[in-house]
Formats: sequence, C-alpha cells, structure tokens
Amino acid sequence: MAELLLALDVKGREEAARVALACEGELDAIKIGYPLVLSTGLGIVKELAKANIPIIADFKVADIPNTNALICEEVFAAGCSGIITHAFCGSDSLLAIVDGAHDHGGSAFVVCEMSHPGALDFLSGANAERMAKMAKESGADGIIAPATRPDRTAVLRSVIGGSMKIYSPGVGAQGAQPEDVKKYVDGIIVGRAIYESADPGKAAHEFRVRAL
Ligand code: O7E
Repeated sequence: MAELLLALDVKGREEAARVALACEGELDAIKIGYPLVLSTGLGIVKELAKANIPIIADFKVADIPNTNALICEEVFAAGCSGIITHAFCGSDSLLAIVDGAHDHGGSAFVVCEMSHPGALDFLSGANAERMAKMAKESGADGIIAPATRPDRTAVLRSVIGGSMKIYSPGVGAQGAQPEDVKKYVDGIIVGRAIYESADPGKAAHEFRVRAL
C-alpha cells in the first residue's frame, strides 16, 4: 500500500489552488518544486498547507554544507514538512540537509536514482546504490527511486532496508503504473497525469486506489 504524492508542477497561485482543491482528500502530500515556487514565491507553501496537507520542497539541493543549511532554514520557515536533496555532493553536504531538516522538525529525502532515460548516464547503477547507502548512514528519512525501473527500486530497497521510506516518481506521464512499484515503495509521485487531467480530483482518486 503506497501513499499518493502530487507533484504540483503548475505555474501560478490560481492554477495551484485549483488543482490542490480538486484533489483535496485524495493526497498524502504535495510536492512543490521550481516551476511553482519560481512563479509564485515560497509564500505558496502557507497557502497550500491551509488544507492541512504536508508540503515537501523538491529543490533537489546540491551545494556545499553551509548553503544547504541556509536553504533548509528558508524551506522550513516557509512551512514545508520535508525537503528533497541530491546526494552526489558528498556526505557532508547531505548531512547538512538531514540535520537541517531534523533541527526544524522536518524530514529529508535523498535522490538516489532518477526516473528519466538520461539518469542512466550517472544517476543509476552502482552510483545509486552508493548514494542509497550514504542516505541510510546519514539518518535521512527516505530516498527517491524510479517507478520507471522497478527492478532498480527493488535493489535500492534492499540497500536501505525497511526502516526508510521510498517515494517513487515516473508514474503516469513517464509511463510507469502504480502496480509496477507499489510493493517496493511507500509512496508514488504523480504530476502531469493528475494536474493536466480534465478532472484532477478523479485522476487522483484513481491513482490513490491503484496504489493501495
Ligand atoms: O512526470 P510527472 O509529471 O508525473 O512528474 C514527476 C515529478 O517527479 C516531477 O516533479 C519531477 O521533477 C519529479 N521527479 C522525477 O520525475 N524523476 C525523478 O527521478 C525524480 C523526481 C523527483 O521528484 O525527485 C525528487 C522527488
């Protein structure tokens, strides 16, 4: 049984509010990232969080420890409950995010293997397994692993064990189905297949049921 996370990659307050309202009651969390935050500002977090739903900041942070810590301060002051970081900057940069999240009562999720074809250039295979191991050692709350490659997500699950979460993007527009990965993961991340749907609430409901 996997949760449903909406990747709210729309632009502007009105569109974000329209989709979030339509999906009310169907989601376990909303993931926001650059498209929405660059078009509205971080104030959008407080508006979305009014619906009493966790907001996860997907900034795929990749910087030196000090900058990462400063990013955490802003993300959690804005009202987010989680942050997503890259791991390839190394263990000190990763720890700054994990500590920054935990110091603010939030969670940290680590990208290990990405879902798109180009991930196979760097963000997959042995590199992904090393990053998953590092994520576990850092005390992170979970990792990101691809629904588009369920066999790889299964491998990464075996690296981190059962105590950390896996959230998995790639369902819907990128071709994966909830049934492909739900047994390996704690949540599926769905964007376009919900927010571009003529009826986002109905689409979210269907994904939620299929992820159970
Ligand atoms: O393809 P969509 O429209 O369903 O959107 C997928 C979302 O997941 C989108 O926000 C994209 O940035 C994100 N994502 C991937 O698609 N693949 C990855 O490997 C990683 C992410 C991601 O969200 O990373 C952090 C969770």
